[in-house]
Amino acid sequence: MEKSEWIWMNGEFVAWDDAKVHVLSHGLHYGTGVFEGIRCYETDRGPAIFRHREHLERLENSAELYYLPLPYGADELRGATHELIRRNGLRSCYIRPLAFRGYGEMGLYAKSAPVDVIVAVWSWGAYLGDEAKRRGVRAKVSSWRRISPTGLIPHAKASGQYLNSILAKTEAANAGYEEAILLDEVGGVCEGSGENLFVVREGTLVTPGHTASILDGISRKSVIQIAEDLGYPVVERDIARSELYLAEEAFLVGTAAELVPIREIDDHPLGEPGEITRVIQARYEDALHGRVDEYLEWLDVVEQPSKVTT
Ligand code: PPE
Repeated sequence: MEKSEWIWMNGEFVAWDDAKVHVLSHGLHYGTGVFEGIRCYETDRGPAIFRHREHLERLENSAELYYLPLPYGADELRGATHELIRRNGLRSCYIRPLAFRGYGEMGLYAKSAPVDVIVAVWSWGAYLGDEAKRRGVRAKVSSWRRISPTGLIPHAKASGQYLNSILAKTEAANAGYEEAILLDEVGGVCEGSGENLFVVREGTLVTPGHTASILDGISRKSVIQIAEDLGYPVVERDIARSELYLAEEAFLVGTAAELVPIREIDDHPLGEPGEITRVIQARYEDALHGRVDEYLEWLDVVEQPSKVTT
């Protein structure tokens, strides 16, 4: 990964190489952490964080769901992130806030283990590659089912839950595919290993509803809004596996991946990225980079007084 200079850790700016934890940190053993993936883009108004407040709200929600008291509020984390981007001199970056049970107590009910919070920022290119964004990816339905609300919390973005995504992604990658698509316990389509999913059926965009076993993605919400504003009908409903194979178009959306077309699923070709996918992708890219007036309210501009030195 591409290093930056500083990481914000429990209220302080720490040199990248010094931002360390004890090997007996609770989160390392049990996955007791919650995190976010956010992106900051270079715009005419300066570096701008896409839907920062919504991401910080989801972080607070994930923490609440896992009984992790956050020692810093969203405003503090927002301010720290702005300062961190300035100090690192970045114009665009990926932002990773993480709150986890730290060192101090072992066992499953470790209420006295502190909740540590960090924010890291670094340059991170297209998650599935630039070629994937242009040409689309080959995806494979995973033999691993998406975590179910009967055992975990699909709507929380929690560290331990990602073992499920990692199994799916590893299986797909080892089989020569670029991404996995996870089904729920009854075979309904959920999402990619780190992205939400849309298919086009008879000209309508279809995506699983927000109460499905998915992460209630912020890119997903943004793309729904953009599609509707462009006049495309959008329906949130269950999707059958067979619909993946028969879709006119399909694509994935997520913060790290952005909007990535799917060109093949389980060896059923969907073809080159279709028109609806391409139109929405272009509009979404414009929104991310502050080129659409009506979506400027989604951007949290990082004011640039002058580069701070310490
Ligand atoms: N589903 C999952 C399981 C998921 O991890 C993400 C984001 C999404 C959907 C899309 O959510 P949103 O980013 O709010 O639109 N995945 C993050 C982590 C990826 C990683 O490998 O780390 C991300 O895209 O930042």
